Amino acid sequence: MPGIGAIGARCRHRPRRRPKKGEESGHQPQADAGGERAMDAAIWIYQFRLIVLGDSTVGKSCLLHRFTEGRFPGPMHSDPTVGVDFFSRLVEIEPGKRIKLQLWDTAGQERFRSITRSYYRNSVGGLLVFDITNRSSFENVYNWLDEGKMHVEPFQIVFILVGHKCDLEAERQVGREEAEELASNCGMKYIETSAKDATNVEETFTILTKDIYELVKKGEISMRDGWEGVKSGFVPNVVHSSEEAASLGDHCPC
Ligand SMILES: Nc1nc2c(ncn2[C@@H]2O[C@H](COP(=O)(O)OP(=O)(O)O)[C@@H](O)[C@H]2O)c(=O)[nH]1
Ligand SMILES: [Mg+2]
Repeated sequence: MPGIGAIGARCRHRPRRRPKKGEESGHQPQADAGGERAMDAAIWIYQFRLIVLGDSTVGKSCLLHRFTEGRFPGPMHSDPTVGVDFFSRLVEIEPGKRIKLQLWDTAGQERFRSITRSYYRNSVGGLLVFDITNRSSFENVYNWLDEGKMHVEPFQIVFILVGHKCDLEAERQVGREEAEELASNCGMKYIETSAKDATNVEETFTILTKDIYELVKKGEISMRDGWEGVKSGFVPNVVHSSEEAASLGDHCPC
């Protein structure tokens, strides 16, 4: 799939040392030249924060691992029961135009429906994930949507409905048509993915990112003080406000 700038990263949001110059903190070393990668990683026009929602075990974390690290973690991957897992990756939506995605995995909380208002409010987009082999995870999509709507106001959040584990076609319990119908009734796009064989993983994030980008370009979504959903980008030679420069220095750079 063309148009994807693949620099993945994962970070547990906890205090740690500052990254040295040219080093992306918390990132696994990539195979390509370090200097070039660091320069690439520095250029993005916007940062969008996305949240990944859905019942426990639908495959949210595996989807994020596949997208950011290009691998399927397998059954032994660790699944933290508290906190939020952060991932990040650049997506090139047009030649030379990159968007940094900051991805929040709602690790653990999904079991307790205790995802806080700030996670919703500070996200501009969301992946609403169900497992096509698990009927109840599909039926719960309405609950996730209701909760999202309840918490997000006055901000806007763009959702995409994701029918995950589509490699398990023989075990399918949710038809593609009914999922498409639900999505269209709720004003969302629908896509089926597999973290195991990588089906539509790139496409899912690219579609959502492009849709949000179009809304930002049209002015239907705009940056606001105190809102983390959309941030202006970091491009070398662009002068940042002192507030932004301070926040770049003090916070997790993922
Ligand atoms: N067959 C298949 N299994 C998957 C896929 N994605 C995740 N899984 C499995 O589903 C289980 C739950 O995955 P996980 O990512 O921890 O789910 P989460 O609780 O929603 O974060 C694990 O056993 C994964 O190996 C997929 O695309 N295909
Ligand atoms: Mg998980």
